[in-house]
Amino acid sequence: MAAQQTLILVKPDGVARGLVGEVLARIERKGLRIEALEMRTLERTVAEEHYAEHTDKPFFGELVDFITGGPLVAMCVSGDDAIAGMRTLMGATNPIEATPGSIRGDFATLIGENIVHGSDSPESAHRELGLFFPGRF
Ligand SMILES: Nc1nc2c(ncn2[C@@H]2O[C@H](COP(=O)(O)OP(=O)(O)O)[C@@H](O)[C@H]2O)c(=O)[nH]1
Ligand SMILES: [Mg+2]
Repeated sequence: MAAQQTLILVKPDGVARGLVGEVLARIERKGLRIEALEMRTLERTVAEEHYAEHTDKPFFGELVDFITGGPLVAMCVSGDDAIAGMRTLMGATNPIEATPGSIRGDFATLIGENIVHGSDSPESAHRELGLFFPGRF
């Protein structure tokens, strides 16, 4: 069991639907810690850097439009195996395949509007936390 930090976003669809409290409550009930939290609307350059691994995907433009389309909530979440723990709490990328009981499984139907982001590895977490919370983690 490793203590880890991960970047979690409540994406603009989650904020617009009033699901910030729901997501925060699930993180806290799991026993993970919210170390930092900020509401902001992303600049396109930050969004493009955040999703750099998807630059060549056909949905990249749509993804950047969506993530910059309204305020989101960015968090640093920490705890035992926080990266995998949050991925389980979030559910599969495609909400139709996400297990009921997970955030995406309970609240979403569209892959492009799946409520939350969570880092997928220690390397991604380090890079993404540096982008959202420079100099802090
Ligand atoms: N519109 C659209 N969005 C997608 C598609 N695949 C992935 N995405 C979005 O891009 C985000 C990043 O993709 P990925 O890193 O693979 O999934 P995640 O790590 O589970 O968020 C996902 O959360 C989706 O919102 C797709 O085929 N179409
Ligand atoms: Mg990802």
